[in-house]
Amino acid sequence: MNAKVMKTTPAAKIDKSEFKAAVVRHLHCTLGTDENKANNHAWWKATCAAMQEQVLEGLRKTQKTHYMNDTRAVHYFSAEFLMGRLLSNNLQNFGLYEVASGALKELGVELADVMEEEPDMALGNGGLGRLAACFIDSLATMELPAIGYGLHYEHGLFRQEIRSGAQIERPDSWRDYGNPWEICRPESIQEVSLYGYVETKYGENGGIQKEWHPGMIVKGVPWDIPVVGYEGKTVNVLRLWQSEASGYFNWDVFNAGGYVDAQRENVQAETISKVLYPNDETEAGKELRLIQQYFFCSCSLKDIIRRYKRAHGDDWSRFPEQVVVQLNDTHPAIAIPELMRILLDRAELDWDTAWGICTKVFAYTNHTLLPEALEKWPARMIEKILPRHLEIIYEINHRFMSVVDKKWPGDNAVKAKLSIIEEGHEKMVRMGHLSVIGSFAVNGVAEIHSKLVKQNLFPEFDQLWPGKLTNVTNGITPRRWLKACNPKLSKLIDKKIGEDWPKDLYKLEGLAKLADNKAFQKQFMQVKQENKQLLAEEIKASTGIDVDTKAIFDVQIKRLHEYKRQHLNLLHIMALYRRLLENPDYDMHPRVFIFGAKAAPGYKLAKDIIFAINKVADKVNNDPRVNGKLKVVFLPNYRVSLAEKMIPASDVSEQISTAGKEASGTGNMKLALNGALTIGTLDGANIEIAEEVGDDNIFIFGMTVEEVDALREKGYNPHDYYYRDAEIKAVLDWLETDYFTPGSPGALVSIKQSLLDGGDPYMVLADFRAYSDAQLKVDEAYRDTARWAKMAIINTAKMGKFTSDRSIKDYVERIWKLESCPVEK
Ligand code: NBG
Repeated sequence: MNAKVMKTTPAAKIDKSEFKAAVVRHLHCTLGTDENKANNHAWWKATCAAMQEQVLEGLRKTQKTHYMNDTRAVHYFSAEFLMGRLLSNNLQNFGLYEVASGALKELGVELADVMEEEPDMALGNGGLGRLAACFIDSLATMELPAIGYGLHYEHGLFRQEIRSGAQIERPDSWRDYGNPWEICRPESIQEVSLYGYVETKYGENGGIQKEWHPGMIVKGVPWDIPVVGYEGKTVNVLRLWQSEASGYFNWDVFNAGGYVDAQRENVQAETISKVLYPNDETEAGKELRLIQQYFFCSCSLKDIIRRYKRAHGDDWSRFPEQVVVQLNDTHPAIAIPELMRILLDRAELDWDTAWGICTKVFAYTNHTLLPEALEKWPARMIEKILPRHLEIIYEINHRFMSVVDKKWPGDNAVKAKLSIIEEGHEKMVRMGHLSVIGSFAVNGVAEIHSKLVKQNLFPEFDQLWPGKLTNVTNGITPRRWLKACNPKLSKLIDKKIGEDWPKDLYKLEGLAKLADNKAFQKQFMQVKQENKQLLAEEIKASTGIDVDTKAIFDVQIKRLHEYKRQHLNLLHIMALYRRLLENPDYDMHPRVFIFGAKAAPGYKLAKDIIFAINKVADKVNNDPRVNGKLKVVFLPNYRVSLAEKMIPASDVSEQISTAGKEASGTGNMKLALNGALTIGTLDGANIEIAEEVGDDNIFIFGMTVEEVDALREKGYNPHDYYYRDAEIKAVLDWLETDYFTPGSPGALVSIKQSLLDGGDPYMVLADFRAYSDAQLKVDEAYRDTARWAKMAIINTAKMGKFTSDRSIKDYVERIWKLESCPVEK
């Protein structure tokens, strides 16, 4: 191995011939096949198994090092981890990509084809779940002791098919043929109680002890997914809990001949981790969802406590020094009363000691201001499933109310507002309030979002505990989102500024001085061109649509939500189409609008928007009158692995949410990192992207948060825009005809209705003209190839801030107070 290779592959202790031998050995001994019979799926599994040997060695060393050093660790609790595929990532992070690719080539197999066999691990909905995945990548890369805790869903996010333009949901079965990365750990099984009642026992000295007699016990079986840091030094784990029937509860029933009844209880227990709720940004309010949340929190806390006790026995005083738990949104908020329960009822600590521990352990991240996403559970439901927890929540609230009374004596309105319990027709438990009260730090995910959390969502909490509410701007891992997904650009960057940038993304700044360099501009845009060619092939293969790679690839990829305003994009496309029909010489650079989006299965309007995009696409793409200037593509089944193909090929990044609604966005960072220019509102992290790249290198349009508020205050009437702007009117009226849905007039009318009679809650019409004008500027800029290249290069160069390593550094220094723990070789 020469010195240069050594530099980027310190963990790689294996060369091509050894890797090849390992693949063949696994083909024979693990998969029971051989080189002649093996299909790509078998090759994929054998390659993963060869890789996993290296990974597990790293895992063993890491765990030993952490154990020996008895390190403080962060425990990232998240109902979602959107991991995507792992083979390419693990090979890259271990520096074994070239080795594996060469080894397989000698075996007559293409690594790229093999990697396509891997199903995405889609255990999340969108940004929140992918953020968790980026964070655990950074934690391992930065050699921080960390463990991700979540649910081992049997079915991840549904697979989306498009039939006659409409979304159809199909089950996702990522483990159907076995998953080569996960390791079952039966030695660490936990038991979780549910239902039942609480008995109050009075001790001799007047003390009260509570005992929960559960009605059901389920088993939590841990599955560990190794998380390989860049350069393969630290390998942390993501521990995901699977539910199983606990066995002895239904043993008697079984023996009594109740085979079927026993089975029923098994089914109930196993249902808990069966399926991921497919709602992004809406609370489900379902009993099973609450059980899922409690199940993984309880298993995880018990796992943490088991590990703590191994080193510290029953001495709880050091627990907060060793353990910090980050709550990824309120989904794991039930962990707060669960830890209290364990400390009070099991460890028999007094309330103040227990609460003192609890409030040093938890920190909470808020990811949204949308009211429909703020979780509330009916008190009755909690009482039924977790009777002891409801008592504890009431007690937390009772004590908190006296804190409030001290600060605002006699103010009942503020008490009602801050109470964990929302009184009303049905008593509700506000999980956001519980999280703020039970945590020592609360953060939003971008500057503006955190500001709004303080100003609008939790202003009194901010007054009560100044400094507790803070900001940590989101980030993305550049290992997956540039190095692995865009190998051509990565190599070009390596050549220009060296190979350190994946670990120190501010190094990309070095590209800025090349932004005016004609030769570099050419190389940079050549890479983009080649990536566009690859995406064009993917588009052809999955939709049959031919696209011109000289056209602007304009991409909007994210969950489908009214607030993200895919319909603003669509209305503008319809306006362009209309302009082209009215004036065949209408001067525009050819553009391909590309969408990727899943809609929650029960979100009717979101599904209608997908349908409309597809119907408009059918018409536009087959209309010779547009002269190849306009194409519309909806790529089905948007997911991490598809994002990895779309992002490197994008010219324009659509980030067009109503100001104040998108907490951060992270796709915006991925696209800009890969040299796409943003057209966006002053919302979420767009604002910080604009600060980094400068106003000349981004297309900002539309109302600010203040303007949105002012307009709403004044009384927003979408009809004003409809009647005042002929183009808006024409486009909306078009939706009512059968032009796009021949024979079915009105099939697209729900969109128009929501924007007029529905009051246009996200102010699409108010921002339409500004958006359309900004698009004219995009068009103009693209025609000046040198200017565009310069802008694109500057975007890549200025993305240093948005590495998730920087986010993690912020968390570590300001919230977690962790130290890195280098793994001994
Ligand atoms: C989402 C926000 C995004 C943000 C991600 C990650 C939820 C509840 N929120 O703007 O909408 O980027 O979280 O923080 O999914």
